[in-house]
Amino acid sequence: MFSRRQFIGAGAALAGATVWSKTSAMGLPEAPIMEEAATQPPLMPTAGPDYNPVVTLNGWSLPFRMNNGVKEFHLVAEPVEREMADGMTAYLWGYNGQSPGPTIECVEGDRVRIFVSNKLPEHTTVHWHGLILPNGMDGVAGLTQPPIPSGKTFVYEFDAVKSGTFMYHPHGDEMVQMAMGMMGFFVIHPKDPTFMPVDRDFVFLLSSYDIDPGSYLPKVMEMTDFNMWTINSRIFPDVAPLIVAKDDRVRVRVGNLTMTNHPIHMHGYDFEVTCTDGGWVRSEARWPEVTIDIPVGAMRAYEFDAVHPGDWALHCHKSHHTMNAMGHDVPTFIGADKTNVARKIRAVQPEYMPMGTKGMADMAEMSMPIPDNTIPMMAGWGQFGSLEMGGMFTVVKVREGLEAGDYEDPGDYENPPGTVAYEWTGSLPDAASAPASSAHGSALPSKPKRQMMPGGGTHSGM
Ligand SMILES: [Cu+2]
Repeated sequence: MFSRRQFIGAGAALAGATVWSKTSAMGLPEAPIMEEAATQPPLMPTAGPDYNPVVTLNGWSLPFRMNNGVKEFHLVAEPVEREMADGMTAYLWGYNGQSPGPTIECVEGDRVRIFVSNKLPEHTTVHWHGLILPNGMDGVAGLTQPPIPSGKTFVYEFDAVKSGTFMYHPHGDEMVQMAMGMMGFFVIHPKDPTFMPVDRDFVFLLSSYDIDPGSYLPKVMEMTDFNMWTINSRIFPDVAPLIVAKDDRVRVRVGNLTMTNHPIHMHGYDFEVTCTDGGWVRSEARWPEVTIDIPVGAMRAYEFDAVHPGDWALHCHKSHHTMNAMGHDVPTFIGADKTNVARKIRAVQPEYMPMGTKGMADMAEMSMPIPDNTIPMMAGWGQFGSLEMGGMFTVVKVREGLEAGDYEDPGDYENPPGTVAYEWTGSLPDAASAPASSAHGSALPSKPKRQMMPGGGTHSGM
């Protein structure tokens, strides 16, 4: 989770981390680099029509410069080291220092010029997913342009003719380059700031990787059996929470660049899809949902009024996608009697502990050795104990009294007295003396220093 310290530090980094590339002298816009994975404050508009900028979870928006009325951006495709969680870094390819790349924001009617410098060891292109533009700007290697050779810079230029929710990714050696993390968000704000305004506008991309426990590089040939299910290339417990003030109108924009669909479920609310990568959804065409399926290669934006305070889970509903590195060839022992086999194994391995016969929740509380650069399969601790979650999971924190623009983590939700599920002890408390959340403290398991197994099928406990 990001702390107050990280958030403040991050704001400074956005300004401080900006560097001029060597190509600046040739008239190119500067290419800012982001050096950390903390959520950056929204990039307020500095030119042209007013708009409400988006907040990219564990990410940032790319600054631009104006050049004779054209908004100029500079993307640099390059190898990056992405911190997926505290204690785990992946060697990916991305843009301007991170994967995903920075979010590009502009306004309907803008003329946009995007310089793309290729610092990858092979050629690339950038496809602007969902945008309406001239065919030759569509970024498909071979079909609409020659690929951008390693070491070269290409220019894309088009009018942002339509507002909405889009993304960018390579369309050259696409399988490898997307498996390595090359992707980013592209938001075109409406020219009319009164069109479907929201108070908070969050964006994130879903991506998946297959990274063996203890290693750093995704296996790019994997097609189905991924072990890192990420929100903006971060895994729970280190996906940033969505911080929301009570009564805000909130938009959440999600894109899916994995190999499978993700039913994104948010607790505590019902909501409506208001935008896809095809455009805004007319109000008479919407229906209520609490889970929306994000198809492969698609984007969905949903909106809600944040009237219910609390810490509400937001996660993919495929339960294997809310796990971190796991071995999928682990046998199921639920109901098995391992007494005899445990005795035999202890004869050769005295520390052997039989596990998994009652389910797997005990693993989240166990402390067992795992390889370096690996995050336990089930992780995350809340005020009531272990969450037994990982991967595509985060928390929407709705609080009273937050200022507009305040995205600092407010900590755990303080439940009003009498509103937390409690143990039956033989009689109902009267409403006034019902247990408050704080009454649970002492009996809870304490957080271990390092939790359980990454999988891979090699641990001794199963
Ligand atoms: Cu999923």
